Amino acid sequence: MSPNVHYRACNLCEAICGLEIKYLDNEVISIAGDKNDPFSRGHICPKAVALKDIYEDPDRLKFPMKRTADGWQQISWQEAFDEVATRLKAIQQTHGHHAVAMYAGNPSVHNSGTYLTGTGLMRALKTKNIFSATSADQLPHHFAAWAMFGHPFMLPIPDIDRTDYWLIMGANPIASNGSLMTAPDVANRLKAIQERGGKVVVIDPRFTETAAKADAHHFIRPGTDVFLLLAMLQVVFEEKLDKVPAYVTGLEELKSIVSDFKPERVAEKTGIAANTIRQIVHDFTAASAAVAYGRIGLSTQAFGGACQWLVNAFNVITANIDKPGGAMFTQPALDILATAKVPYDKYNRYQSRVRGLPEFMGELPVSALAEEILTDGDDQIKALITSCGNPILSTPNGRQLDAAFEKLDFMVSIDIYLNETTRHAHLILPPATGLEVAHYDLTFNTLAIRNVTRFSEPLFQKAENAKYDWEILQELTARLSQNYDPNSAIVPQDPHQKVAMAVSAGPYKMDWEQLRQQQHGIDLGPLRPCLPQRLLTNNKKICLSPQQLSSDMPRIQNLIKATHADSQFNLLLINRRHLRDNNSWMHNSERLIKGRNRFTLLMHPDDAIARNINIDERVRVRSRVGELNVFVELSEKVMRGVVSLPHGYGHNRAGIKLRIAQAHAGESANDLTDDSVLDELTGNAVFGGVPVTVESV
Ligand SMILES: Nc1nc2c(c(=O)[nH]1)N[C@H]1C(S)=C(S)[C@@H](COP(=O)(O)OP(=O)(O)OC[C@H]3O[C@@H](n4cnc5c(=O)[nH]c(N)nc54)[C@H](O)[C@@H]3O)O[C@H]1N2
Ligand SMILES: Nc1nc2c(c(=O)[nH]1)N[C@H]1C(S)=C(S)[C@@H](COP(=O)(O)OP(=O)(O)OC[C@H]3O[C@@H](n4cnc5c(=O)[nH]c(N)nc54)[C@H](O)[C@@H]3O)O[C@H]1N2
Ligand code: SF4
Ligand SMILES: [Mo]
Repeated sequence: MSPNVHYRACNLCEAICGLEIKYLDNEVISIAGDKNDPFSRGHICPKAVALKDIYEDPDRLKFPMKRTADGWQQISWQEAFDEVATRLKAIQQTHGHHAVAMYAGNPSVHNSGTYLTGTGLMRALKTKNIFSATSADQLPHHFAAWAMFGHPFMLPIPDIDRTDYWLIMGANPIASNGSLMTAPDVANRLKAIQERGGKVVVIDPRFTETAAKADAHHFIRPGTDVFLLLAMLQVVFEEKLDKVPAYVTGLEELKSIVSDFKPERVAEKTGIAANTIRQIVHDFTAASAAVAYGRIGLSTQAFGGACQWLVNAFNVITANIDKPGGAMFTQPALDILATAKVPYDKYNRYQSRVRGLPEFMGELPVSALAEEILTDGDDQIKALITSCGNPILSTPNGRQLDAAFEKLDFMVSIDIYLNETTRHAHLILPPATGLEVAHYDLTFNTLAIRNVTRFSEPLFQKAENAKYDWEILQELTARLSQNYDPNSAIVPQDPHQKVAMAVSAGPYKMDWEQLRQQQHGIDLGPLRPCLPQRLLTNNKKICLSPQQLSSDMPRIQNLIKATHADSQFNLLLINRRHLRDNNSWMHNSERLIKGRNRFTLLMHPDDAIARNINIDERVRVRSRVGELNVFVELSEKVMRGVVSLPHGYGHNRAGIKLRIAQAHAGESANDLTDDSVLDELTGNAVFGGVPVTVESV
């Protein structure tokens, strides 16, 4: 029998590559890139093939599980829903609505069923204690987009297919496949820039896989990009290289803010010479189209918000906003901004209880989750729902979070694995996932470097009795809502019906049935200029020095004046991603985890000599909050004074069921990262530049 063929988008990372999957009955025969996908053009990475492993994984949970004195036991969906609803309601009745918290993790945005229904449950809970991976990732981008362009989702996207100068700061798209920039096959797109005579320049404390393909790479001391950016803007104004569009406000304030950041003043702090800074600005402004792009290395540092502000401002004042080859705004077939409220007001409507951190986009910073559970008092968190998340490995100070989760009266996890987080739950509700679900990329079509759209049908039927995320979420939402009637049946509605409606009413008025039939996806063309019309600011102008962002200047001024404190933690820890990892949750695929040990600490040989550390030695890394042991890998590819670890390892915690991952456990980088250090402006977690000490064991 010859196999059947199914086409769909890979939903594992932001690149949304088209897949061609051959299958027979219920078995995957092969997974390859879809050459007829106009966007990804046949490109895939090794993770796509692991969709087969997830589908077949014997460790993947298929039934609701309850933790009992005799271990985990399978229970029925009815029992599970009854228990979750009863426990959560009782806790809210006794301790108030805020006593129940929810954390939503990264796969929520890679699964339209989850994305479209998760917020319903959050609303039904009526709690201010909503957390997500956003505040461990891209929150500063949203913050800057809101303050400058009027809405957190007015995110400028680097138009790399048409640029002649791509300045990459704190991103490693060759390993990550790109982020806040859906650009499948980024390696060839990067090469194309060079082939048309353009340049790619990387600013990173590590000589990364992306740096290796670039025309130039400059080491930067972690956490100091804000000074580099201020100096770049200073050069633009001082040398009168600015070409500012008419639709801006705050230009004079911006000029005045950056005026005392001459390159000479920031060179030592950043580690980048003054003439290099000037050269970058000269090349950037001389290019016919150029774009600065700052990603997670910039947003997960102490000045994340300020960095994203200045990256945007740099693109604006060099006339590279809303221009082909610059930073542009995608126009997706389903426009989540079509009904946006102006002005956007979801900021600081309430604060976290313990540290008084402001709400943004209806969420509180995840770095505050543990203290909200551990600190006694009114409105203390007593129960938690996690969905698609592994905060124990993914958010700062994981050991403290372990202790906090143990203190909860009740915890339920909607997740496919018994892992470092869900082991703390009283109940786990596992959804059907991966090849079993329908998917429409609401988020990544909105962040793509071309206007694209596609609907992916499920390849396989979910198992009998299995439920989709959206079914679980809707059932819980209904049972927790005020007007719940236990005598009437809950009938979950497929949320993709809403997608169909929104797409047909959207900017391209697309026929849903036709869209569904185009299994290779539809290319709707390159990004198009749309400003100032699409701005969501009140006055339809870009705000170049919004008070929300410029209020961070005193903190920045203090740091540049500070002399280097003599600390026992004399190295700065940064993160690194590997092509075959996906945050914390794909290490149970043999084909992805096998081979050379990737959980190593990269260290510069000079730093090793200074500490009597030898090649391949096991070392102890300590920070203010914790310590771990790891083999050291000496390399000049990391800046002196900086060490680098991958995150998402640490599968050596007791009580998990991920047999392959456990055999390659590593330790968790987030046992070192510090929940007390935030980007104070936005509340985002800090993973870059964590002070540590390293010694041989
Ligand atoms: N030190 C350090 N820490 C970091 C980062 C870093 O660079 N350095 N990066 C941060 C970033 S960018 C992010 S986005 C966060 C990620 O933080 P999280 O989202 O909390 O972590 P993930 O590892 O992505 O965990 C995903 C979880 O979803 C489950 N899952 C997978 N598919 C499905 C599904 O279809 N349905 C359901 N219900 N569950 C599913 C997995 O089993 C896993 O438990 O980590 C952050 N943490
Ligand atoms: N293979 C793989 N792909 C992934 C993921 C994964 O875990 N594995 N995760 C996905 C997720 S959730 C996300 S958000 C994206 C992230 O996508 P990217 O933003 O491309 O993430 P990274 O590869 O971590 O690149 C961040 C870079 O910032 C550098 N850096 C650290 N500190 C600083 C600093 O202070 N200044 C500067 N200039 N640079 C710094 C690091 O050395 C690193 O090279 O990747 C996604 N894709
Ligand atoms: S690059 Fe991302 S979307 Fe493409 S195949 Fe790999 S994991 Fe899937
Ligand atoms: Mo992320």
